Amino acid sequence: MPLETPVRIVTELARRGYNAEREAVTLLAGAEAPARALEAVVDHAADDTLRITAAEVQAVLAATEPTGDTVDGVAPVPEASPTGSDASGHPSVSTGDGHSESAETGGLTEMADGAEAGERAGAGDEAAAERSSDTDGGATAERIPGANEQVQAERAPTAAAGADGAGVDGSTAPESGTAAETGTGRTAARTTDPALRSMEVAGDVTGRSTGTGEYGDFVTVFRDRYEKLSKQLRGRVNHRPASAIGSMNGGTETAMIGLVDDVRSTKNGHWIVELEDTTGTFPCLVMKDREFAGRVEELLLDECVAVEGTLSDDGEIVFVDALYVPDVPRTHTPNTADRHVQAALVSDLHVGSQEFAADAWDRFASWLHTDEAAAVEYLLVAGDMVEGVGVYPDQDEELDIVDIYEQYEAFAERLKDVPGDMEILMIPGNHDAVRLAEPQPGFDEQLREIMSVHDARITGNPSLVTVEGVNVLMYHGVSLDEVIAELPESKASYDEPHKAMYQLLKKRHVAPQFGGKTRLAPEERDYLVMEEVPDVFHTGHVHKLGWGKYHNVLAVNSGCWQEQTDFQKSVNIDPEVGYAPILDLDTLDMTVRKFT
Ligand code: D5M
Ligand code: FE
Ligand code: ZN
Repeated sequence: MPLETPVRIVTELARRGYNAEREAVTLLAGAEAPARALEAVVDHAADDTLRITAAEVQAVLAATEPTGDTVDGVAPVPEASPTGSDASGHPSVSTGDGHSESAETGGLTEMADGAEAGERAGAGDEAAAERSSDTDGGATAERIPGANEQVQAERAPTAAAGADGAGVDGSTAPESGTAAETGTGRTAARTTDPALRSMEVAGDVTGRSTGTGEYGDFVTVFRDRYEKLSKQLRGRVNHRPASAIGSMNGGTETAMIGLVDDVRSTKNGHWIVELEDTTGTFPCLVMKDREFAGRVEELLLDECVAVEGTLSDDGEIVFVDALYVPDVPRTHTPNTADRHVQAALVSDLHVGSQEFAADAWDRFASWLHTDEAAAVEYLLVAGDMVEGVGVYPDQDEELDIVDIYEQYEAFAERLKDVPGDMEILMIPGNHDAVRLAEPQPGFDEQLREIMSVHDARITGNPSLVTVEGVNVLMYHGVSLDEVIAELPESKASYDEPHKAMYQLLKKRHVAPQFGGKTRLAPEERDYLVMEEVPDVFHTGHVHKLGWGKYHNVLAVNSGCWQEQTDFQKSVNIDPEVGYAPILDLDTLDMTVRKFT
């Protein structure tokens, strides 16, 4: 990387997610070996650094240049880097480079055997008949639009027949219900007594992050995952530890609960699912003709499952007779608010991008001031408030605002258009200026200050937010890319993002498999487990609109406020822009409003 000009230095720093003081850039440009100096500065930066200061550069130069030290001479900072910067500098934490790394670090036992779990042979070969009794989205989803004309007005005419979020067909979407018509300019104040409102947050890593990036932390977080999820399965099977199963006689009936360590197919088309618990691993064979064989395709690495079966004659493998996932009980009865009050669920504004849909956002913000929106007292934002810097290659070519702080200032201006008497809660996404590895803590003080409009609550990704009694699980949604990439299209696709969300609900974990798109921060506990069943699950990230109910849990992926980017065009991602799902907290009915 020739770094002869300050511009290149700024660009390179931005690519890694950093702003820099002008003086810092000048110092780097004047260094003996600018590229090496930049590497050293980045290596040296603390994990919460967003802006490289001149003082930091001076310190690093002083430590490296006089003695001719190489970058290697500078102690690396073993933490995740902010703002999506390239993980290569800190692989020990971000573990974002291929699943093999997950196999190394994701073990429950100290002896991670380095199994190359990468490819899931055969997954997706055949679209197994969808017999799963777990998935009933189509049926339950009917209840949603049925109670709500607006949904039908906004969707294709068949929506009521169970398009549990199937893609919106623009050509058939009637014009009615758009903000232009509904937002007649009347201004209405929310007359409600603010004392009636309540918003509590649980499961938020903000301020509690303990991960040091050491190998042992990964063992700890996976043990916690196992502990929490196996508890949800224990009542269903009489399980034995892997080590005990290993010494049982052939032919014995047994059961095991474990994290999925590997899934592979045999030459005859059966499946071998390797399960791991705190005592070791054990292989389990699912015959292809079993009625639950299709569910093997839904498995993700590191999710927790239980099996029941019979040991082979040689005692080496369990022939599986039943397969269980933690799941949401069918009997789940969602909580509702005690009064008629609504929440707007939005995500992915990407302010600072040339594609930010300013007009649509303006219409939405104006509508919030009308009588029609008088019951909308909450705004829940699921991340990617700004476009960020250095998130994807060549992103800078589509930036409208290149400074990350200015992006947040511009976002704060957009928030000011939202009525001041609404409660706002926001979590970060992968474009935001926090560490990329999940769980992501809420923003630092400086960014909170910038976004302090309306006293907005800022919490981590994910967070469980209880709004007037209704448990809303907010998660940005990066794992949806993973679920969609791994599972057959019938079970998860960009056109039906809520179905990918159903999978996460079944697994009771927002990001079971990491290493591809999803990065995991090792913490003392696994914040990504769904310990409680949420009433509403709200994600964004994939820029698609989709919703439906799974075992009475309303899953909503709320679209975006960014028009198609060049990258999205190149891979045929057609974003759904300018929709605001409006949720009745007293009934959990939902209305999707369109503002484009
Ligand atoms: O991502 C929005 C969606 O687009 C999400 O499904 C990831 C995908 N996406 C967008 N840009 C890229 C690049 N450059 N590489 C891979 N995948 C991408 P968001 O992160 O919200 O912009
Ligand atoms: Fe996004
Ligand atoms: Zn995103």
